Amino acid sequence: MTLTLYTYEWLPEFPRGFVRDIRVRWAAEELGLPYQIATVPVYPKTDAHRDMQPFGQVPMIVDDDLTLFESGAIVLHLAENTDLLPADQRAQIAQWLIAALNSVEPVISAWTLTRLAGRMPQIFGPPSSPEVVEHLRKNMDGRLAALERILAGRNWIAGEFSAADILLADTLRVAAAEDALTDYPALTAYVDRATARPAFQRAMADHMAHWTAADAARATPTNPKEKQDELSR
Ligand SMILES: N[C@@H](CCC(=O)N[C@@H](CS)C(=O)NCC(=O)O)C(=O)O
Repeated sequence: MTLTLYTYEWLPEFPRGFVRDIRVRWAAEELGLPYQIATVPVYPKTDAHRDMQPFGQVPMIVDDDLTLFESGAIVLHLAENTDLLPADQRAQIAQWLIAALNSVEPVISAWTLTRLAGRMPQIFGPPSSPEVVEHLRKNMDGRLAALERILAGRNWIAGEFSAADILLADTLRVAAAEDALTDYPALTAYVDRATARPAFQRAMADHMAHWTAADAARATPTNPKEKQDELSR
């Protein structure tokens, strides 16, 4: 099996550590699955990119003759018939994985975007009014409080560590990075427990090494004439 994971060729500093290829890397590391990286430019979006991912986003994978997008679908595919998705727990794990992406991630993203817009309005749009921010915070807090009650009583969301934890912990990482989990000790401990896993650590090291290499590649002139000019300077 040849697994290729697509991410961006290069990105500025601020999203590094949070680009969703980390979810696929993490699952692959948990499973001991080798993979290679391929890249697409973030801008301009190419037709070849949109053929693989209609919204022009990442991640995507090519697994032999299967091309897939959506981080949740990719993690489910890789986890099939493994300890990340045991057959007798499949329904519950899928339930929590979809809850992470459909009920938790949207409320965290909506609130987080207001924070990012405050810091980088040129990229994330005009800042929201305090009333809107408060409303979005309440929506998010409702979901976080519900998860806090559940995770106060268990280490992992669906029993043993599973595919659902990859999606849920990665989603909660975004809230943690914006200091939104300070009132949620069980969620903070859950994110710490998940990100302390050696598989996550390896995935994150490779994810960050990719951006470091991308910076170096941009700093290196590829045009032989430019290289020649550089050498003769
Ligand atoms: N629901 C998608 C979301 C993918 C997504 O938001 N990707 C971001 C990077 S983490 C992206 O490509 N953003 C750039 C863009 O939308 O142009 C998934 O989970 O795969």
